[in-house]
Amino acid sequence: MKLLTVAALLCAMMALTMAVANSHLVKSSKRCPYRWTRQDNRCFYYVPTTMSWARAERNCLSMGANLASVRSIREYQTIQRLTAHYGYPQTWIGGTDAPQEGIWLWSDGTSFHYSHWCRGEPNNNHNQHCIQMNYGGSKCWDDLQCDAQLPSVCAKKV
Ligand SMILES: [Ca+2]
Ligand SMILES: [Ca+2]
Repeated sequence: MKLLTVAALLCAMMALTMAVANSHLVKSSKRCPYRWTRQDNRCFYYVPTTMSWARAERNCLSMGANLASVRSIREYQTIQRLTAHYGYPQTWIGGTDAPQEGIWLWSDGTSFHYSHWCRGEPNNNHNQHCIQMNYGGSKCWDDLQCDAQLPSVCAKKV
């Protein structure tokens, strides 16, 4: 009986040790892919090839990502740094009000709290439903026609 108890204890300890080892493994595998940039629990990637907003989103999806949503000024600055090497071009991020005018959504399904609109934007000028960043002198956000051809930034969870 005592032997059984000891055996059971040993088994329990081994299980615990393995669980710890496994959780360590999971943790160490949570890295960003090569050439993606980490910020908090997400990885960001700049796509210099220009395309429409929808094609850019589909391109991100093919890498297990979405067009980037932005939740704070800090995240926006991180994303802007990715575009610095290219001279801060106007670039797609994941915001759209295509389903309903004036209701802004992120393509990754997260709620739209933070925004960095330029003065007078969004103005929906001739039906603009997609968000470009790095617009104008203040490199802020503007709503633009979704079929414009721009580079883009993808993001995915670690
Ligand atoms: Ca619009
Ligand atoms: Ca606009």
